[in-house]
Amino acid sequence: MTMALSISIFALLLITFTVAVASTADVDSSLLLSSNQREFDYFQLALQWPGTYCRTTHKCCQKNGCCRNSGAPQHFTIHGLWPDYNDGTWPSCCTKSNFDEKEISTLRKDLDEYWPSLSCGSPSSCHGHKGSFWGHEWEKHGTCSSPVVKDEYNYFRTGLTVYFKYNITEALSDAGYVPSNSEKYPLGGIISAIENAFHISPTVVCSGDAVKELNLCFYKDFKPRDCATRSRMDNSKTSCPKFVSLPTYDSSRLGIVGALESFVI
Ligand code: U2P
Repeated sequence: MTMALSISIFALLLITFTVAVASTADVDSSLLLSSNQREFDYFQLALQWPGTYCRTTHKCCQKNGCCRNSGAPQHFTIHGLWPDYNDGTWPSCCTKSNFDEKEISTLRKDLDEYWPSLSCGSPSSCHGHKGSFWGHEWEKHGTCSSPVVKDEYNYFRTGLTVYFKYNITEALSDAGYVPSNSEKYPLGGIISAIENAFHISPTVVCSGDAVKELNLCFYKDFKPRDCATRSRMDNSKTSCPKFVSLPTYDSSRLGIVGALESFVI
């Protein structure tokens, strides 16, 4: 055997070995929490009020939930199911698991209606590319939900199940808090309505006086608990004034641009 041939065989063996080790590492790390992030303490179900979020929509496209039926949904929609720490921080991007839309095909109808993206943007994923809203939520938060939620399908199924169990829109409507562009409601009344219906205390985030986000928190067994606050500075549990609105949003004024875009995307 010539020297050149021996070197080639050695190089080939080295490459084969390296590829084998690398792919084994990939498989393992897609199942495990990355070592520098410990297991989360509790779940936060983050809901968004489309009538407020959609005000920042400047164009329509097929995936933008603000534009369906010519207006934003008039129910809270899911932003994410977030595993959080008790100190108000959270783990993110815990494994190398890439979002695969096929895994959630059977949930698609409910996700479109109750967990839609409220923009045409493509949020960045954990692995350097841009993708869908669902991909962002799975890769950033879902992958950190282990050992309670172990895979993508169960992450979205669990989010929907908790959302349906705590039907905030219905509880508020039963108490007289309905979507309106003219009414202002006492924030205390909104919080009490939810506490009375579910024995859970929400945190509420506003944009001006419009409710933008509402968060419910749960122990790992999904029994209700309070959400953590990061510091004494933000332990007021709300960024809202005393009287708030639940606005509606009409996207029909965005017109033909949106209609055409929905065909090309
Ligand atoms: O609140 C602003 C953004 O911070 C991220 N967030 C907030 C609270 C929390 O417990 N976990 C968390 O990730 C959210 O980022 P996103 O998931 O949208 O990328 C939230 O929008």
